[in-house]
Amino acid sequence: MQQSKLITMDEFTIMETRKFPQATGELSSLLRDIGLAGKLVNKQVRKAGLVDIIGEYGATNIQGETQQKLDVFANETLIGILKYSTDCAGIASEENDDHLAFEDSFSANSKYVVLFDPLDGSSNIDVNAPIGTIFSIYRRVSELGKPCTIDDFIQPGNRQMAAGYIIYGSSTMIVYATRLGVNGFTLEPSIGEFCLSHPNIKCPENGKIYSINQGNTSKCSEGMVSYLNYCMEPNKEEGRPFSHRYIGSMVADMHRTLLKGGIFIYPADKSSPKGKLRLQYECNPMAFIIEAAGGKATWGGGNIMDIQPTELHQRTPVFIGSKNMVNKVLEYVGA
Ligand code: AHM
Ligand code: MG
Repeated sequence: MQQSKLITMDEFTIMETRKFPQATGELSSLLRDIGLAGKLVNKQVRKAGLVDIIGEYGATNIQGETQQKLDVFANETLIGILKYSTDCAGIASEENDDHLAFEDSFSANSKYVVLFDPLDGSSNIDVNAPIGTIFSIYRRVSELGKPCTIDDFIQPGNRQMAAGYIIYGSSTMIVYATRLGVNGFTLEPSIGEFCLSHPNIKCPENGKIYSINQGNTSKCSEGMVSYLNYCMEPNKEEGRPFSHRYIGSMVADMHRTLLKGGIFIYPADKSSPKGKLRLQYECNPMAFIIEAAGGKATWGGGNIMDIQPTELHQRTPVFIGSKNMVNKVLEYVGA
């Protein structure tokens, strides 16, 4: 259906906030800040192929500017914007060992903290494949008025207030979820605004695509190997064999899974007994988004978002996507 008017992300979040008379607008302003960081990262990502012309990481270009590696740039951009935001008490990033509490009085009085993976899938930069930023917003549990603490960052995923990702793909999009649902906004480059393009996203209950690094099969459990055989086995009624798609960039693989249905898997295996992907920066936000869209996310023995983290950079196995596909894989690998 043709939309009669462009709705920008800012307009949309304000409209959503109005559904809750008690809302203060802090969450929308935080989402706007993350969107702004995404636009700045996007500007750099779009120049990534020009590295031979504008200089390598650490090199100084003709204008005397030092070029930064994109993941470093993305991390510093997010931290810089959130630090000066009036609504963020602190951050934790996949790139930093420890959380960062912002100590000015605005920040100390803010009720939200943000966790992020600034540039996920960054090994894909060299080959011009999609990469992304993943973020997760929690209400802090520490005392307002004081700097936030580690406890604010090791909350289970089911306490997320919002989560989302920015995908730097053939176009740049931000997709975010609140408990009201999931919406996607595409960057209109000529006006520099994210515009509502994918309202009320629902993940199809069934799918025909499985996404996993199948090269690791020899390291997987027997249950996992049987499930992969099931995916490859012809069965006309069930539409098998399923298609296999794996970009190796979680944001890109999850974006397809969210829109088209399917399952994304990064299991525990012999080389990664706890899985590879990070609970707080990758799996919890994706689980929140997929569940808000009607899908499902598990680590094999329960809901991803019920895991009580004990440390900042915890890893977890993940099976996530269309509800019926996730239920099916659990028949093979469920604890
Ligand atoms: P990164 O945070 O170092 O970029 O690693 C995370 C990425 C995910 O985007 C992707 O799903 C996964 O690693 C791919 O791993 P592998 O190359 O082992 O298949
Ligand atoms: Mg990552």
